[in-house]
Amino acid sequence: MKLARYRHPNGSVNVGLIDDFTLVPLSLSGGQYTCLADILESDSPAEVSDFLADRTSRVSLGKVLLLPPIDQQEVWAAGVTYRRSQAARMEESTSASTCYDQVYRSPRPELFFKATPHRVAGPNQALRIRKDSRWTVPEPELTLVLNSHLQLVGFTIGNDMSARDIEGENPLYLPQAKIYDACCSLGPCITLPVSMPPEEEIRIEMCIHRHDEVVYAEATTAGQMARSFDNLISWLARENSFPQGVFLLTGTGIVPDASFTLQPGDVVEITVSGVGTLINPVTQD
Ligand code: DO4
Ligand code: MG
Repeated sequence: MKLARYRHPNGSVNVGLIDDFTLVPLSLSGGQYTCLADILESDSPAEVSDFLADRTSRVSLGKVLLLPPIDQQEVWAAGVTYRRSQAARMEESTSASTCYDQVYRSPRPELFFKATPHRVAGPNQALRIRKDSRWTVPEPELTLVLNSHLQLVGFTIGNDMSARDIEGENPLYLPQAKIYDACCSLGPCITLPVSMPPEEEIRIEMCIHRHDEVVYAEATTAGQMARSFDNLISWLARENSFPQGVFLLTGTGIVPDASFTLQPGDVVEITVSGVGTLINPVTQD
């Protein structure tokens, strides 16, 4: 089962079930469940969604604007969870390359705060390159959706935009390399765990389009990740509470060669099996 937030052609924002190429609206008005996060907090998001589904009012997916599937949750990210990310970070860092090797092997993972909801773009919304960065890349990441009890209630796609020049200059600049306006995208929907393929078979693909050409394409699987979901969640839960729930990007296994940087006008397309495809144009405005 896939859940999405969307804007109806009449302007209202609603939550719906994606069913083939249609959206089945959930009747939320006046009830116990007022938003997507409320449904994810329930004992059974699948049963609640099924109960609320108004199957007589389905709309074609092409007629609605999908919004990022986030309400008031924080967005966090794990880093250096794939060998490819460890190698790329060691290469880009001018002052602290051993940090990345250490964190890849250490029991404690790298976890960092990534975004508040207002910094998150949804499907087809623009992501930004910082104006003070000359070397920025997208990071396609399988993203865990956790409720306030830190239970894994869904999966989505996340793009952890990263200014590699800023991070590479000094690891203490990581928050500036990672957190800025339109630094992250999420979507196009949240897939409930029962509808996902087994973890090791989840394929993550990224394609970057420039002037109608594909200038970069790569793929990996979640099976390449050096840590389990439970391991990342248990570290995130240490000494931290998330009363609204939290999104956790699980790190990138795809990093373009050092010669590649995003340019304004590029379009980033990320596909994750079981979830779908998240597309975002890139700007530097
Ligand atoms: O250490 C920096 C960030 C790593 C990261 O974002 C990733 O591996 O995905
Ligand atoms: Mg990342």
